[in-house]
Amino acid sequence: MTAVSAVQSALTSQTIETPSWAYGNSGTRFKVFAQAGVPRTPEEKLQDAARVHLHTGVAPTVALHIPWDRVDDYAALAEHARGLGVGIGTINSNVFQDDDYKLGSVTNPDPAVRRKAVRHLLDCVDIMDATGSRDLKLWFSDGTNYPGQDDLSARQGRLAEALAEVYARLGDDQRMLLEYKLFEPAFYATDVPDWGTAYAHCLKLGPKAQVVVDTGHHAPGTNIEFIVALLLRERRLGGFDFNSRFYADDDLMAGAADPFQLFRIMYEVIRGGGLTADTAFMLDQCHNIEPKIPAIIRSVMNVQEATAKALLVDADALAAAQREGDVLGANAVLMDAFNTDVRPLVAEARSSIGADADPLAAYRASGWAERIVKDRVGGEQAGWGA
Ligand code: LRH
Ligand code: MN
Ligand code: MN
Repeated sequence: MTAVSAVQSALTSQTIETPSWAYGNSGTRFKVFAQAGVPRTPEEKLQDAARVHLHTGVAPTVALHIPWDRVDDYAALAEHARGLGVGIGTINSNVFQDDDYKLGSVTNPDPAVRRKAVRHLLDCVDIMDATGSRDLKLWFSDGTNYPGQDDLSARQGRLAEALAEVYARLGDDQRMLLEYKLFEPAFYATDVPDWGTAYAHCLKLGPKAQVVVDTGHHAPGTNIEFIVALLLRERRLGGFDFNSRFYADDDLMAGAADPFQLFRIMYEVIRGGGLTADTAFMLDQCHNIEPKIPAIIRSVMNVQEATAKALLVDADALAAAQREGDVLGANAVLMDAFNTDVRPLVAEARSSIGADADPLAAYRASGWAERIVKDRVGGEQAGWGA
């Protein structure tokens, strides 16, 4: 196998999961701009996700958010997905939108609220059983707004207790992915603010508990690739929520704000042996002003391009330069790979698996955008928080 075809086959083996919520309407706390043709049901979100997979060839699964994607029969939803050529991936639990959760979910001082939250998490594992999903993604908005509001340490204890109960419910092939986020909606102390807290909890729970890195959830300037390298060494990197941020948790398209950072992250993934099915590569973003399906296609392409560049790093040359203490030489090896135009190579890789060399052009030509605007009229448009 030539070096280029090795890169291409590694590229096409990487799958990128798309989030159901990215297909729906979303916005900021100031305004949600509704778009025509947006899905009205979980089934219609899956239809749109199937179009992304059709054109890119590497987005075969869709993450659900419960209860945003509420249906009576999840096994039937999984069957519906299969009929469209996709599958249901990660189940994201939502314990942040009920009034009961004002002071937290699993860390709430009120045991009845904690019970309700844990019940929901256990229900999510039932859904995983029905859909055949491997991963339960846990993100808690829990935290406090003011010093003294609650006991920081006691909240960690409540969190550990809830996690242990859910962990015990996981099947042999199921995992729990614990996501951290520095701040928002809590403004003083978030209960899982950083990778260290997530890692400490996962370590106690066992090997089926893994950390998920959402690229938008760090302080400005954080060296995310270092976190990735460390978690891989410790075998606790469960996956990614890819998106871009300029200021806070902006949830812009992956690779839009800082493609160099995405490349550095993907380099550490590859260097650490993480380009395998054990690492869940997911998008977690929303498209407030741009058309959603093309934005998701663009994001998938951005992740692929970063991966391709990272695969092109000349490992031998880099190791030699590092051994010799050649600072500039080592840096140049990385920059050479980053500065390569990989678009033709990625296009070829796509064609090799029967997908489209230019997925955005193919999507535009398909007429899907016009069709959904015509067909999806009336009803409640499903979206952020729906
Ligand atoms: C929180 C978050 C988390 C949620 C998603 C909708 O900011 O990234 O992953 O599940 O947004
Ligand atoms: Mn996320
Ligand atoms: Mn987020």
